[in-house]
Amino acid sequence: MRLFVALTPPPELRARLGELADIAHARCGGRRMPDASLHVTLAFLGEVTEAQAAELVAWVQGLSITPGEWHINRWGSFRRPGIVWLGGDEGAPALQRLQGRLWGTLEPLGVGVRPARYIPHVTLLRRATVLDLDPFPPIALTWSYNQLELIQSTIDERGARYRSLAVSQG
Ligand code: 2AM
Repeated sequence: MRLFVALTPPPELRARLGELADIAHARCGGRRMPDASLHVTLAFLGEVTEAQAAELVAWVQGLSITPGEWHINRWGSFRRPGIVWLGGDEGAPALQRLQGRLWGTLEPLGVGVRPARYIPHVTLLRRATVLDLDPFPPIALTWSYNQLELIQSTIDERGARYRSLAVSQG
C-alpha cells in the first residue's frame, strides 16, 4: 500500500484553504483537491508491505511531536504535473526539523527515499492548465499543529483517496 506522513489542518483552516482552492480552480482549472484531502506532506513513503505498514502504524501512534506553527504566505506551482499550491517559509525551521527527525527514523526502516530538498506545500489543484499565479490575493495564514498522521493513498479513476491509518499523540 502507498503511504505518506502529513499534517492535516484544523477545521477552520481547512475551510479557508478550501476557499482558496476555489479561487485557484476558477482561474487555473484542473482538478481541485477536496477539502477533506488538504494536507501538508512531511514524508512520502511510497509503496510499503503490510508488515512495514503495521510497524509504521505502531511508530506513529507512539510518537509525540513538538507543537509548532507554519506560516503560509505564498502561492506556488510545480509545472510538470500542473500543481498549484500554497506554501511559504520554505526554510520553516520547525517543519524542516520535524521532517528531518522523521526521516532519521524512516531511513533505517528502509521505507521511502528522503528527498534532496523539502518544499512544504499544500496542493490545491492538480493538472491545472493555467499556472500564472500573479493575480492571486496575498495570503497570511497560520497553521498550528501538534499531531501528525500516517495516511494511505489509494489511486482510482477519480484521483487519490486518502485514509488516516494512525495519529500521533496529541
Ligand atoms: P503533491 O501534493 O505535491 O503531489 C501523497 O501523494 C502526498 O505525497 C502528496 O502531498 C504528494 O505531494 C506527496 N509526494 C511527495 N513525493 C511524492 C511522489 N514521489 N509521488 C507521489 N506523491 C508524492
